[in-house]
Amino acid sequence: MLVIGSVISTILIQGTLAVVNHCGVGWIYHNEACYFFSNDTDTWVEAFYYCQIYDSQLVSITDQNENNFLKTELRHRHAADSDWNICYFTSGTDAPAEGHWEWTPSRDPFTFTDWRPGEPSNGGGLENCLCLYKAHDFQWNDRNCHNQDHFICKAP
Ligand SMILES: [Ca+2]
Ligand SMILES: [Ca+2]
Repeated sequence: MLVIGSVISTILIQGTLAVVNHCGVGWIYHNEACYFFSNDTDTWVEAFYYCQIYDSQLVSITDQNENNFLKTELRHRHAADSDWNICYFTSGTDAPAEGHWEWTPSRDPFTFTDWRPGEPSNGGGLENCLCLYKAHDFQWNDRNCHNQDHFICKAP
């Protein structure tokens, strides 16, 4: 009986784990979604398609809770990193219409923002992609979409 009970409780525990965290290896679970923080850097368009290959999308940040989770994770990942120029692309862009920020591919306008004061700056008239910037303690910055940057994917 002891053995059977042990087997049953193991199955129950594994079943519970599968429900609590369905994310693949290398993905982080938060609030019923899975997040991937890239080690590599790509342009915004390359990052957009990279996420799609893995049945996910570049992250769209719609509330404070999710934004805080991302910033906390990024601070942790780069706590010992002296490179302040690190930025993580999200799906936010104003490329279709300058100054009108929206998430991709939903095209939903922003309902929550965490721009660093002075941003978005549209520097050189060329900054149309939203990234979380280490130099700003991972507050939001607009950046050239052709930059090679890190990125965050989100899967349901
Ligand atoms: Ca812009
Ligand atoms: Ca900027």
